Amino acid sequence: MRWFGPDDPVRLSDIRQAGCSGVVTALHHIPNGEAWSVEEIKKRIHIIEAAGMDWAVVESVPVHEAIKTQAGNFHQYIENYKQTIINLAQCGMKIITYNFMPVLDWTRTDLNYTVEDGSKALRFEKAAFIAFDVFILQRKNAEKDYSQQELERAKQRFEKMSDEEKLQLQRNIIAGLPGSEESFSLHQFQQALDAYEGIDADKLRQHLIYFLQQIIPVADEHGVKMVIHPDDPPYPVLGLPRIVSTAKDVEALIAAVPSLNNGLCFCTGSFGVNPDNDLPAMVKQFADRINFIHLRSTRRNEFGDFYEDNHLEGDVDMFNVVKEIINVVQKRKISIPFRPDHGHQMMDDLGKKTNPGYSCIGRMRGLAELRGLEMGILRSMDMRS
Ligand code: DNO
Repeated sequence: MRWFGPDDPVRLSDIRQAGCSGVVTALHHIPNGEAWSVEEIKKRIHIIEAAGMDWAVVESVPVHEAIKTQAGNFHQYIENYKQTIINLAQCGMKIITYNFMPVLDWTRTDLNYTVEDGSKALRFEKAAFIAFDVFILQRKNAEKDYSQQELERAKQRFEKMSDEEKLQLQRNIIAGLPGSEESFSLHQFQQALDAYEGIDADKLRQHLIYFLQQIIPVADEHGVKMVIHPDDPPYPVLGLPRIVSTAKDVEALIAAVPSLNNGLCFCTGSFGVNPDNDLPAMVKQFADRINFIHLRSTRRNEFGDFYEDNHLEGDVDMFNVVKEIINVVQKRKISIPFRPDHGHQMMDDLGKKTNPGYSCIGRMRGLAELRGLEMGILRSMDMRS
């Protein structure tokens, strides 16, 4: 399970009791762009080991915006990034997650969407998102990114919102979700978007490839697997390019930097929002590159909205995804760390202050279901052989 460090309301002892042997965490207190020192890394390892688990995966070492836009001091930020990889490797950390999403990491419009059993899920509502873009942020030429019908729905949606709802929507989108490491005021947000003027998908991809050309040799030398997290949601937002949304996107990165340490964090919830992404086929295709897995399901509708469903429900074919993963694990003769990604806020957690998507009980339900699914598949394979 993911743990956000000592300030996380979910304790390490909770995670251990959920059945986890390892945690996924990051040094969130170190400012984005600075190198992580060996001392700080070791301190974190000790805390986790004292709780009877290990620090299995680093999620994430954030990539500074200057690296994505290749602006200002970006060479120095790349050097710092390399140093972090070296320091983590020295401490035995061998899997590092990152993403290359411009400005925003993952994003949702509603952090309290009540599903029919009374639990709360995270949701992305297209009309609300467009309302934010066009009417609240008032981004220049934003209308051009949407169809007439989408704009009409967004307008109707916006007109029905109270001032408080508008503020909440704005906060949900720009105040930063857990782990995203960035938080903006509306003005700062517009400035962050402006930094991408003239950077289209091709250019951003070139910047990512340049970054990989710099860091992957360091990863190779130190035996570290770098895993990129896909875009969430997997399409351009707010006029920003997105370049890790499909199998083709991933192929382009591999073709440019073939080392096996240039790998993938396979996130079913992110890729799964695009119905063209065939998840079991992608597991097969990227079998030798998947070194960390996020398992989660979403349910979409015809308007482009989606919400996070229970782990075994929704649009993700979890049975076939897990079956394919088991095939990969057996072929590669390794174990690949996975975590139950997000979970509903439910039961006692409904009355608690929790990190959106990262409350304890909902993730524990997801973990229990996924481990059951895994064991069921494994045992039925044994019975056949
Ligand atoms: C959301 C997470 C992401 C992820 C980063 C990886 O719940 O999966 O924030 O950690 O994109 O860099």
